[in-house]
Amino acid sequence: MAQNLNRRALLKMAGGLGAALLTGCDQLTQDQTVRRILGAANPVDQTVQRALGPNALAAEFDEADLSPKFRPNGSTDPDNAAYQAAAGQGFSDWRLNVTGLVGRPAQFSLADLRALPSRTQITRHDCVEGWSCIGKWSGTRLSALLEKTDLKPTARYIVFHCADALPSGDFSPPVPYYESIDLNDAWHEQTILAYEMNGQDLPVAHGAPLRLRVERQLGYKHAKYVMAIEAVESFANIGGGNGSYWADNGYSWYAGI
Ligand SMILES: Nc1nc2c(c(=O)[nH]1)N[C@H]1C(S)=C(S)[C@@H](COP(=O)(O)O)O[C@H]1N2
Ligand SMILES: [Mo]
Repeated sequence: MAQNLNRRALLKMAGGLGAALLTGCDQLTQDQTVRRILGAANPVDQTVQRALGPNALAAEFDEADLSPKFRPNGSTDPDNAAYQAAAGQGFSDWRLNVTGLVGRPAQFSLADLRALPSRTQITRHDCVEGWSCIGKWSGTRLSALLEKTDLKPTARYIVFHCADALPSGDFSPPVPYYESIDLNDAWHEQTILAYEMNGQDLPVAHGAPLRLRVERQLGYKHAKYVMAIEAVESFANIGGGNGSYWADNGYSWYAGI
């Protein structure tokens, strides 16, 4: 807790979110100052956040703090035939593909993922639009997956490829949603691939069967509908080259909170 308090104090000095403890959806929205900060899509600078300690934990909460209703946002039911077919079978044939700069590229079923070291955490999700919700997440530690697939020393980022697509411009077809994080966040204790939310299988609206939780960053970094994970040295050959769908659309790639 002391660590969190220090972190909060520092963030406040840095002009970031020195927010009071928030316990439910939309309480953030009521706080005009916070709303202005989030609304400006101006997350805490990477250098400032990392100065707080590369392993600093995001605040964790109690069951009593869970939001009665966790708001779904962005895609809530991917318009993707392969995804819909997999969902129709309860994701029994679904596999997570791990590719790129790994010594042992592999595919993981949900049972495989559940057999790996896991973590459960109750955290606050902050969307850049100015709302937040507290939820409980359980999932495979990303570090466990990276150890199992033998991440190569040349890898610098982990990219998450999603099943859904979002608009890319007036006359262009939608483009796949994707996100990425650096290795500091990839090895972080609270970075998990969640297959459960609030003690139940992850609902489709929230990213079934697997979504990223990267608790020190804003909502859009938490990729839902993760189908493949790719270890890369650079973003040059992926999407628009900026490391994420939203970064390709002008938002900050690093979205620390
Ligand atoms: N694949 C995918 N992941 C996504 C999005 C999306 O549209 N597609 N939206 C992002 C945004 S902006 C937020 S706030 C959260 C919303 O997560 P939730 O639906 O569980 O609330 O998912 C993030 N991850
Ligand atoms: Mo968001």
